[in-house]
Order: sequence, then structure tokens, then C-alpha cells
Amino acid sequence: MEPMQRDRLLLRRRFLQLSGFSSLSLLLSGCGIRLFEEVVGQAFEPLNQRLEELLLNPQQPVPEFSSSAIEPEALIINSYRFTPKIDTVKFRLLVEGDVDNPLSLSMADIQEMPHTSMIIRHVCVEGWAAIVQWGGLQLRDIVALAKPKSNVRYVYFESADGYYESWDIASALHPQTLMAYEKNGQPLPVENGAPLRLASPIKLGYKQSKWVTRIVLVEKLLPIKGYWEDQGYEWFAGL
Ligand SMILES: Nc1nc2c(c(=O)[nH]1)N[C@H]1C(S)=C(S)[C@@H](COP(=O)(O)O)O[C@H]1N2
Ligand SMILES: [Mo]
Repeated sequence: MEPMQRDRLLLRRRFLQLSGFSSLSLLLSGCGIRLFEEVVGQAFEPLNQRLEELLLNPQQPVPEFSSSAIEPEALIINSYRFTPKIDTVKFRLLVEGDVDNPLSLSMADIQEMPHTSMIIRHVCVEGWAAIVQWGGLQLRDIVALAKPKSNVRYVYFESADGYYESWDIASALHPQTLMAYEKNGQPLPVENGAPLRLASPIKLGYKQSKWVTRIVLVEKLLPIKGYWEDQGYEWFAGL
């Protein structure tokens, strides 16, 4: 086995031991966090934007492209593991953490919420980009519905393939940060993250989790920050 590959496997195993994909929940809920912090120390980025202000005053949108600029073939499928099989009818998006109104939303619930679309450039650190139209709903609408407590500063995303990500609250509440279920005017293909994925013009590709099943709103960033970040990639990854 290549050393790189072995390191990745070890890291992955360590992640599974520390948190697991099933017990990331434990870490993210209450006492788990405290225990974990005692062992490895606190780790959070110096970002303290006020949640209420961000919810009330949406940030400036970034300019979008015209529909003639869409590059239908340019979006390279980039999955670190496998394409998970998700039953769209049984699918629920869970929204939990420091919220007064935890959510369990079906795709029908999600598609009833205000729809929006945008034409933006997707940029992957591996050196390719694609102008894509994404359709879905603003993540800020989901967050608002969950009634976040005022201490919330970060958002974790868990995916059905074991991928995980964390974002600063300001980027998550940006008006062009979408939970997308459409690509280029069509239902989102499963390889691109159906039924629901993140899409945003303000972050690099690896921040844009596909197959998102759970969103956790938290006050502090854990030492476990994201699949690529935990292997040395930059956490903020802004564009
Ligand atoms: N769940 C999950 N989300 C993911 C990834 C992944 O492997 N698993 N890859 C990321 C990377 S590196 C990129 S560039 C984009 C690619 O999206 P696409 O496969 O729809 O082109 O998805 C991101 N989201
Ligand atoms: Mo990427």
C-alpha cells in the first residue's frame, strides 16, 4: 500500500474511533463535547459573527453568470468513496444541535419551502472549475426554521457516504448558500449528491457536501473539522 493511502486509512480509522459517523452525534451533543475537549483541547477558529444580525441582514450576493455561460459537461464527479443509496421517500434531513426547534424534513417538506436558483462557478482545489446552475432552497431558511440559539457560530454537515464538513455561520447563512436538489434545471443526479447537497459560490468544492443527511448547529468548532481539512486542507476555504 502507498504510504499516502495508508495514512488516509489510518486517519479515517482514527476519525471513526474518535467520533464515528454514527457517534459524531454524541460528540456534537452536550457532554460528549466537553469530554472530548478535555482530551484534545479546544480548537476553534476566531470567528464570532452575531447570529441574529446575520439572520436579519443577509450578506451581499456575489455576481452570477448568465444561463448561456453554463458548462453542462464541466462538473467532474468527485467522490472520495462511494455513491450512497438513499431512498428519497424515506429520506429525512435532520437539523439539530443548539436549536429550539429541531427539524426532521422530508424532501416534500423541503420542496415546499421557497425555491431559488443561481448560476455560479464551482471551483475544486484539484484544478478544475465549472459554471453550474443549482436550484434548491437557501440554507438560511432551514436554519431560521430550526430557531438557533444565539450562541451558534458553526455548522456541521454529515453525509451519507461518511463525508463530514463544518462551516462558519456567516458563510452558511449567505443568501447564495443553498441546499440544492436541482442541477442545470434538472433534478439533481445521485452522483452529484441527490437528494440534497450544499452549493455555494463563496466556498471551494470540498466544502460543498453531497448527500447531506444531518445539519448540526454548534457554538464551537471541534478538532474534527472536515474530511479534507483533517488531512491538512484549509478549513475556511473561501473563494
Ligand atoms: N459527501 C461528499 N461530498 C462531497 C465530496 C465527497 O467525496 N463526498 N467531494 C467534494 C469535492 S472535493 C467536490 S469538488 C465536490 C464535487 O461535486 P460533484 O461530484 O457534484 O462534481 O463535491 C464535494 N462534496
Ligand atoms: Mo474538490
